[in-house]
Amino acid sequence: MDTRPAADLESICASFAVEGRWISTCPIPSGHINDTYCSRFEAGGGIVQYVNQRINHHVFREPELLMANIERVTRFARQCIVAAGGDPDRETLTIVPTREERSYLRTPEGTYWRMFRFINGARTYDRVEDVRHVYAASKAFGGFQKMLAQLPGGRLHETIPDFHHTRKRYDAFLASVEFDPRGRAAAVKPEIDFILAREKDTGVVVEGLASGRIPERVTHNDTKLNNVMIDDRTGAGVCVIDLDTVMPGSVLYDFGDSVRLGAATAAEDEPDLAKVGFDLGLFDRLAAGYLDAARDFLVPAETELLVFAARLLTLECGMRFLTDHLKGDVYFKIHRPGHNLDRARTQFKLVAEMERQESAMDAVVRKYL
Ligand code: GN1
Ligand code: MG
Repeated sequence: MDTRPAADLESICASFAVEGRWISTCPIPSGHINDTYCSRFEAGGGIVQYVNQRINHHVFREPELLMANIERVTRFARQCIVAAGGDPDRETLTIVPTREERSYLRTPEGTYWRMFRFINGARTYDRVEDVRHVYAASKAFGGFQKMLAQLPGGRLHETIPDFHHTRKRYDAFLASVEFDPRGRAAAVKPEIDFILAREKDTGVVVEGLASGRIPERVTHNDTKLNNVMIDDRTGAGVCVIDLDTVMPGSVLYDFGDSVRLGAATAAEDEPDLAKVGFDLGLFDRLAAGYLDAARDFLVPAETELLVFAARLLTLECGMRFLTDHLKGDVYFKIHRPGHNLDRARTQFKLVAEMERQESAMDAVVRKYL
């Protein structure tokens, strides 16, 4: 894993409106797309921390529009948090503007940087360490959707078009099998067949959205457990982070995508499949947290597909990992050979287990509706 701090972080920081003296910057090696760092400044006799991120502009083709979304969403979140008597400096991201009062910096080399205030007294978890965090994170995502249902000002930009269009993801997967640029397809036939056998699932949510049966809403679209900061003291979900894919979508994307990590017994890239399982008890906490926040605004076309969406989004993610493996690891960062294949395999194992436990999952959702 490359954990070298980029040499120019001090000068990147100098472009932002931060008070105090820069001390150090070190990488935060989490996330598969952007590069994230933590910078420390000395100010007013103490240490103040910030988060720097280089936006991957090959994935997010229009960083300007992405940042316009984040400005809108965080400004609105701040108003809602203040109105509810909360602490806006902890409960939503605070953008640190550049000295030219922009929300991001574009360097002469064409890279894009942004800076947020660091949220103290809270952290994220890459795998489930405490079952209470699952409830807390899921409730935070449900609350986030509920809040954004009131977002004024028209549709947000689609930062990645067709991001959760599972059918198009399937077509891209088929193309990677056919083209097979690295000659890797023959060695992953069982994984390829696993996806082919589930082709008919891939159209369900996108067709429901297209026909208007499933409502379009503002959703987060990347609802991994580690995208909620958990308070160190109380264990509550403090702040929903990683707002790059907040855009029009379906609540089914968010709920479904949260299950593949929130109800799993191992990390997303666990190479030992014997350790990877779907845990109904964790799913119970996840469904309870989500529905405690979201139950009163969901419609039946959504609630009846929640369990299906858990399988679908897990399949979609596994399919994306396998596609990237076949293409030669060009999208998701990898830290070892076969990393994307390991990730794909954990997702397929989870899908298979969810298929077996469908009726038990249905019972859990019904209990909390
Ligand atoms: C990527 O970079 P990160 O970890 O926030 C990906 C998500 C995947 C996730 C898999 C823009 O998210 O869609 O679910 O990896 N984000 C993008 O862990 O593709
Ligand atoms: Mg993300």
